Amino acid sequence: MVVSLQKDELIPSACSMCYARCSVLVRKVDGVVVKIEGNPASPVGNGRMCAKGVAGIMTAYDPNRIKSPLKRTNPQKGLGIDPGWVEISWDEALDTAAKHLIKVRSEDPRKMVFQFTTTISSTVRRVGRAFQSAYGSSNAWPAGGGVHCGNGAHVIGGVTHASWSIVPDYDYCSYAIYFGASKGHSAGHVANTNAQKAADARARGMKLVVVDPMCGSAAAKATEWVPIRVGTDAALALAMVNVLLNELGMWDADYLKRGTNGPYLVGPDGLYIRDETSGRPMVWDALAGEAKAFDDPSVGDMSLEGEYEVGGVKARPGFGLLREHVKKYTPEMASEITSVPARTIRRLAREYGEAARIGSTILIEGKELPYRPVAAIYFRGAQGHRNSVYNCLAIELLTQVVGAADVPGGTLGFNPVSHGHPDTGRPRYVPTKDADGLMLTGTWLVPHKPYPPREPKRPQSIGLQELLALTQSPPLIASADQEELWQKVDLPYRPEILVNWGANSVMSVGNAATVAESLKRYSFILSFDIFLNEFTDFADIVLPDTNYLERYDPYPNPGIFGQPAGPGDWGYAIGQPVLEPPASVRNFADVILDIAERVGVLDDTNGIINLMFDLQGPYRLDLDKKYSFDEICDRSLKSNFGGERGLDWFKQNGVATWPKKVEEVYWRPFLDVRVPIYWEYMKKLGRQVRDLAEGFGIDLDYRLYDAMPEWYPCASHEEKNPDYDLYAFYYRDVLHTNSLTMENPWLDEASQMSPYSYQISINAATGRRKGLRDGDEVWVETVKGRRVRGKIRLTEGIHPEGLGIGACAGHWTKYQPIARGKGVFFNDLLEIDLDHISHANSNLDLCAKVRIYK
Ligand SMILES: Nc1nc2c(c(=O)[nH]1)N[C@H]1C(S)=C(S)[C@@H](COP(=O)(O)OP(=O)(O)OC[C@H]3O[C@@H](n4cnc5c(=O)[nH]c(N)nc54)[C@H](O)[C@@H]3O)O[C@H]1N2
Ligand SMILES: Nc1nc2c(c(=O)[nH]1)N[C@H]1C(S)=C(S)[C@@H](COP(=O)(O)OP(=O)(O)OC[C@H]3O[C@@H](n4cnc5c(=O)[nH]c(N)nc54)[C@H](O)[C@@H]3O)O[C@H]1N2
Ligand code: SF4
Ligand SMILES: [Mo]
Repeated sequence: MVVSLQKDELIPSACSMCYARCSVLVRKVDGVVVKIEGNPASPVGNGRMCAKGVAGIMTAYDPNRIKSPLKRTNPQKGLGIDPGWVEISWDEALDTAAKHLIKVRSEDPRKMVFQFTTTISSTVRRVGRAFQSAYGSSNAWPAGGGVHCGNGAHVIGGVTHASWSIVPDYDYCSYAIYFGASKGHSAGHVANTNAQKAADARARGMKLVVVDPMCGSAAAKATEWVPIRVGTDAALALAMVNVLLNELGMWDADYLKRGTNGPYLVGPDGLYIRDETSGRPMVWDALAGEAKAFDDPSVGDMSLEGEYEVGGVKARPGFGLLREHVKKYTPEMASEITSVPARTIRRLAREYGEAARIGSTILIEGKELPYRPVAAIYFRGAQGHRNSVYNCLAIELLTQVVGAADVPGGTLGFNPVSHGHPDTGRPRYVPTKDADGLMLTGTWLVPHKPYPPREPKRPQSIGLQELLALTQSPPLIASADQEELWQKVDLPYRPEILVNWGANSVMSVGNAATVAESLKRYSFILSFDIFLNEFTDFADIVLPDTNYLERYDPYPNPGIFGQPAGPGDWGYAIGQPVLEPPASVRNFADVILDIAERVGVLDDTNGIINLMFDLQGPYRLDLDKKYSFDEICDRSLKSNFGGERGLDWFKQNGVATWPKKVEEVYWRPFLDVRVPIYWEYMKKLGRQVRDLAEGFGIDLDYRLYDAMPEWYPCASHEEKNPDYDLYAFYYRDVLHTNSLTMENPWLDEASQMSPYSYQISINAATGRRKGLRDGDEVWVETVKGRRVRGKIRLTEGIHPEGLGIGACAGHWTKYQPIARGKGVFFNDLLEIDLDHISHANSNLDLCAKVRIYK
């Protein structure tokens, strides 16, 4: 008998197969990872995993990973053209990269573009951003991230909840309505904690209504699925708001007066009436019968409605204007647009309004708080359209008018208030307000906060975000009309170098041909990845990065993004290496610091790292010293959690937890801040944008810069050719994350058994009418002749006019043999140009009118 003395370890770390970054325990036997399981000691995931996380082991050990720096030998670049990779040394790779970077920087640093993925969320990215800023470039973009997923939801979530995203307060909510979001049921932030919380809430009796063209992961578990025509969410939400305000007379007057700009007086020009001396917006004091500044302590009772004479002009409170504005969205009118029956719209509005229990309170930890157990949630599906901002804002109004923002049972932002660890008071951030009383986020994840908006300026960045002022990430970096736009705005340079960390922009943004064209203008592309993919086909040098199981990550779960919302504990975990990376594979962050040194910007890079990691006191980096990323991790943890809690402590313990205070969870009643329900500043912004854009000869849709939301059609709704009769859209597959996971053999095997992963779904009746049967091979084609092919699946669970495609699939690279040819490449149907983005926040229009044929 052979007795083996096994070394059996359980190492705490963080999953990174999607950005939720659940805390995990990695089981390692004799140096080999044999299992990844959830870490029950951490509130991020609560010990639970999804299939993708469990399968992470196969991605880490994938023999197709890049194992050495590579250089292309084929100078010709194009879709499907093999770069002719040859292995080179790290020295040659870094020398070549530095040579290009130094030369271009001496001409104009703005010629360098940093592209990065948001599929995996890691603090190493901050080092890349720090280098990009130190180099002197404002050009950065997350490829398909942002323009698909966050440009609308993050902006509106930021302005109204001071947070990156929103979620129902599952612990107390009794009625949640989702518009194109799967939170708690598949995708999204803090996925596994939310999945448990959502399941418990449903078991407790929470009603879940899912408005979605597809009966997908959330709708399948919902009390009710409301199929909607793609891209029409604002019309439905505005009709519900209309029924609440004008048919049922339901609103939370107390909250609207205290927590919104609803009482601010608006003049005939649509702008606030301002106090002559203080410049503050005015309200009508109903008790005194006169207008006063909103923050005048003598105001007795603010009017929400009516018309008043102030300084010789007629003025009305914003709430009164809103109530009037939504009248045109009758359920009958919205029914025409959305295809949701008018009686359903009325019923949903009534159920929602009644469930809100306006006026009720609840006692939590001895504090009496408003109790509004309803939530209205929007995410990728609702916002992924030209009308992105208004879709989100219209849905957000459902939360605001009943006073359900950030109170027990309501719609919660992800942790906008943090008082910090009990020993250090860090990380600490709390929303504040501006002179108009409107809320400013306490912290934010990208350089530009959502409010106040950027002052529109002549664009200096290739994505024109200085012009489209609500933009968080600009798709014009890979658009068909970019040269034309750059000429119009007189952009004084053209991009030349692209440095990429992980993104696969050729697949993740829109049609590949347009992105490919935009990539051909770069004279040098440097890409860090773990696999060769469709984007690296365009790279000149590819550098092998560590995988998440091979590096430290001090903050996988930033508060407003990665910590669970609602009552419970804070949980700050780390990601730690459980595997030695293959020889010759290096951590992106360390390589970037090497490059920064060679380019001569290490000092500024260190300075920006100090800011980005919020390094304090003795933990700040000396500007002229070179640090390893592990050292930066250690300093950053100690800076936040105290000298004893550096990497060594976290390596052992995995996660620091402490209880959330009620003032952190249900912070709204404790803070004197207001949020806009009448977007006055958008009107001013619109004028500024118009003045600039007209000067450039660029035609924009200024209707998107008004103070109250509307429904406006997508390009697909304007397509009148009757042959193109279906609205194509995509949804996330529970088994995959964007284009990353298709190469994973376990996930591929499961996907072959799932009807949602690789096929094209259409409604069974629609399919029968077209003579189609399950399994038929079809082409899906747009009016522009862009087409993709795949196998048809007929189902009752999709809107009769919808055509649903899962995930970001359809790889064609030969370097990912498992992924290759699996699933359907939806994005090849999407146009990328000014006509197909929102002119307020640059969100891409993610639907296409199509026809199908065998
Ligand atoms: N059809 C369709 N399109 C979509 C989406 C969709 O669901 N369907 N989702 C959209 C959204 S919301 C987003 S955010 C974007 C995402 O778009 P991208 O950011 O382009 O993400 P992916 O396509 O997943 O590509 C991620 C890349 O990161 C690499 N990678 C993984 N781990 C590491 C690592 O540790 N280091 C490095 N250097 N690289 C690594 C992978 O190999 C892969 O090449 O896609 C958008 N586009
Ligand atoms: N499993 C998994 N988890 C993920 C990811 C992943 O790829 N897979 N990606 C991560 C990323 S980067 C992001 S941004 C999040 C996104 O998370 P989600 O927002 O949940 O993403 P989706 O599934 O794309 O969109 C949600 C729903 O919108 C529906 N939808 C499409 N068009 C419309 C429409 O016009 N109106 C309405 N009402 N619904 C519509 C879709 O059918 C889908 O059910 O997930 C993150 N987590
Ligand atoms: S939800 Fe995301 S982070 Fe969590 S286990 Fe699944 S893939 Fe990993
Ligand atoms: Mo995303």
